[in-house]
Formats: sequence, structure tokens, C-alpha cells
Amino acid sequence: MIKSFKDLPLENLISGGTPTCPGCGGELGLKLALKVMGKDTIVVNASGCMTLLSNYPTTPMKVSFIHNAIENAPATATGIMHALDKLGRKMDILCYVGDGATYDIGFQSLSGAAARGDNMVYVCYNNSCYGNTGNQWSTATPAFAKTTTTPPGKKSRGNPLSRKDMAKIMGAHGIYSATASTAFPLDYLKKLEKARAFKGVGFIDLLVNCPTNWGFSAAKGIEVIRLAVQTGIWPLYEVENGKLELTYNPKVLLPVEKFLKGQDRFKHLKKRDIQRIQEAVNTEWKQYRTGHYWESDEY
Ligand SMILES: Cc1ncc(C[n+]2csc(CCOP(=O)(O)OP(=O)(O)O)c2C)c(N)n1
Ligand code: SF4
Ligand SMILES: [Mg+2]
Repeated sequence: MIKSFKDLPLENLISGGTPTCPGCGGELGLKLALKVMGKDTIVVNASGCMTLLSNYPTTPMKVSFIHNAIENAPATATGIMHALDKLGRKMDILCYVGDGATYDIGFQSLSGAAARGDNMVYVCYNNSCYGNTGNQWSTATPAFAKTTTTPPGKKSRGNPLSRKDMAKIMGAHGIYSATASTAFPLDYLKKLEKARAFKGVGFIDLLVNCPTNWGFSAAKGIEVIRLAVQTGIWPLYEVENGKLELTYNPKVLLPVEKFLKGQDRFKHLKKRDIQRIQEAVNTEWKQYRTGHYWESDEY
């Protein structure tokens, strides 16, 4: 069981010098995941920024890596699972897939694998946009964020947070499901351990910083992503047996403005927009703290 960083292997299973942008949170999330998953892992990736890591012959990956269409990473993982079974081989499968491919285009494939109970860990590295194709909005993009397809800012549909609650949707499949952040690595690693031990799809929605598309200096990546959690914009929780529990629950949350102000995608926000986001976070957290946000009978 992982209690501290000392429990992790020293070896990185991604070598230095990769084609991702400086300060890319997606790559960091994969590097950390492989510390828990180990060498006998097959990474399954759908088209997105992390596909750059598979470019033959200069791949930095030290484990197997399969890139497939954006729609069907979990279906491919299911095929691999059955093939390994037939061959009598024991290997872990890690789907490492972007938010566009998870929340939108490949959702049917993920939902199907979860419903079938196929064994795999699924990490959605969530940079909250279609990053690789030039920053189009996805259903993970927060309201008001400027993207190339929402130049005046993404319209809010009622709730100013306006993101799809994917970890809750996956939790409703009766699987292990959690949110995580690269700025809280121990929390993430412990959740990975649980997802790996779970018989079926173990799902993690990992918020990762994307300096290129969010518009801030690469050196500030961890600071920005930490503020997402400390302001309550990205709550850390897990859903087990249909019950949701916060894994980060500070007495006081920081004002949301601290997270919003350093990023170009939110530069155009007016005071009243920030106020609306703050009110939405306050309401959501009131529900979390009174235990009424999302509860269902045990499965
Ligand atoms: C069916 C289909 N539509 C569009 C594309 C083009 N495409 C390649 S990568 C990508 C972005 C995927 O976004 P996301 O899953 O969030 O990963 P990110 O690029 O942000 O890492 C898109 C739209 C594709 N490969 N397949
Ligand atoms: S665009 Fe964002 S997610 Fe993609 S490689 Fe660059 S920093 Fe990473
Ligand atoms: Mg993305």
C-alpha cells in the first residue's frame, strides 16, 4: 500500500525528452500512473496529445503503448484483456485517454466496458479541451472559458460550473470512480491503487494543467492545478459502492478568483461572472458537506 513517495519505484517508465509541451500535466499524470501500474502494463490511448508519445522510432515509452481511434480505447482494451487471457499472460491494462475522447466521442465505449465489468484502469487526463487539434471546447470545458470554438467564452447552461460530472456518471455504473489532480499526487496514486485492485473498470478523472491552451507560463502548472482544488472548482472525491466521499475537505476554500485570474482563457471575465462561479462553488460544496450531493443505495 502506498503511504508516501518512498513506497514508489525510482525508475520512470517514460524517459526524458518527449514531444509534449513544456510543463504538460498530461505527461506527468501518465508518468505517475506507471509508478503504480508497473512495467507489465499495456497503455491504451485514443487520439489526443498523448498519442505523440507513441511516435516510432523515437518513443520515450518503456512499456507497451497502443494508439487507436478516438472512439474506442476501452473496446480495444477489452480485446487485449481477452487475448491475454487466452495466452495465459498476466498484464495490467491502463487506458490513458483525453477528456474529449472520454466525455464526448468515446463515452459509449467506456460505458460499455464498465457495464460489462471488463478489467482495466481508465484514467481520463482532463485538460478540459480538445488540446491536440487546437483547443476546441469539450463537455469538460468549464463555463466562460475561451476556446477556439467559443471565442467569447463557453456559454453556461444554468450551472456556471457547467462541466459534465463524469466521475459521478461513472460511479453510477457501480464501479470504483474518482477525481484526482496532478497537484495532489499522493491522493492520485492511492486512488490508482484502488482502481487497479478493483475488478472491472477503475475510473479516474484526472485534472491536468495545459499551459498551452489555458494560457499561462509552463513553470506555474502545478500552482494553477493546485488552486483548482483549493478553490473548490475541482473537488477531489471517490465513489465506492455507490457512495461518494470527499478526499480533500479543508475548513476554508480559497476564493475562485485565485484560480481564474492567472489564465488567458478567463482573462475576459467580468466581476459578476466570477461572482456567479463563486456562488455555484458555494452551493455545490454546501451539498457535499451535508452529504446530500450524490447518494444512492448500495449496489
Ligand atoms: C472521430 C475523430 N474525430 C476527430 C479526430 C481528431 N482528433 C484527434 S486528437 C483530437 C483531440 C482529442 O481531445 P482529447 O481527447 O481531449 O485529448 P487532448 O488532445 O486534449 O489530449 C481530435 C478531435 C479524430 N482523431 N477522430
Ligand atoms: S497542448 Fe496541453 S495537454 Fe497537449 S501536450 Fe501541450 S500542454 Fe500537454
Ligand atoms: Mg483534452
